[in-house]
Amino acid sequence: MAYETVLTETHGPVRLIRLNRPEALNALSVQLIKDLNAALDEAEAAQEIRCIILTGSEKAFAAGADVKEMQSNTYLDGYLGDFVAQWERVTQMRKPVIAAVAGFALGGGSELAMMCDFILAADNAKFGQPEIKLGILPGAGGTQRLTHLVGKSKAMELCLTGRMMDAAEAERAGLVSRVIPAADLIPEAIKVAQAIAGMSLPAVMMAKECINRAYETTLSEGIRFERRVFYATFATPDQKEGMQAFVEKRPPAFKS
Ligand code: DAK
Repeated sequence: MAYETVLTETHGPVRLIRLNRPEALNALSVQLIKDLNAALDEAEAAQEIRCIILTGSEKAFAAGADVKEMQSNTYLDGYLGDFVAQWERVTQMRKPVIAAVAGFALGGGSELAMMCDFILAADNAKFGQPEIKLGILPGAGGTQRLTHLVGKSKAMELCLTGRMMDAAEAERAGLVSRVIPAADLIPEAIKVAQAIAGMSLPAVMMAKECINRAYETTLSEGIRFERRVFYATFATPDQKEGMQAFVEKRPPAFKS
């Protein structure tokens, strides 16, 4: 399907969703969020798709919510419109979603990247929560997810000063899983996504669910949850295939 502000490409079992408002550094307008959500719905529903990449351009993943569109909003627009719920579609995805970030990932752009399962960063990536400079604060999970990922001290500094951090600092801080030369970002992201797509989809989805549970519960509850899900993997044909393939010294051919 074609969208106004988002482009999509399919690479075998991988769907690449590209934010595409170059004139505004991919600022996240209402239309863009609507298009993104529709593209995510489509990828989640497509049986042949097993992993999703969310990316922007070489200059910007997304420079935040659209300030020009947002500037005249009132408290009641926000409260009654419940915009936050519309921003969180990516967190409800059951299939894995990789953020491939080049250039600016600021404000809502950084928050959107953090909603994905992990972030691959180009060496020109810049992350920041500059909302404070606009007289507001991060409103799509930034104060929470950034703090979980990089700890209180750095999250506090970034949110209170609006300072940007580069890709190397973001990697040291644990915000991104890896830094990749900008020119190689998309090919590498596709390679990683294809590797994930080659695994058992239920095992991938269950592992994702367990890791996300670590952010929402105590360690002992999380361990109990993981154990139940672990036992459940033995009810899948893919577990039998994966272990049989290992014993027979051949690559596994997962069916689900
Ligand atoms: N919104 C609208 N337009 C933007 C934009 C943005 N966030 N960022 C850039 N643009 C536009 C610029 O206005 C400019 O447009 P023209 O003037 O050419 O028409 C064009 O993109 C190119 O930008 P620049 O000329 O500024 O480019 P530079 O390379 O010089 O600078 C920059 C790049 C990224 C440093 C700069 O553009 C910048 O500081 N941008 C704003 C960054 C920012 O403050 N972002 C945070 C926005 S607040 C919520 C969920 C989320 C949020 C809020 C609520 N709910 C669910 C309730 C999130 C809030 C935010 O993200």
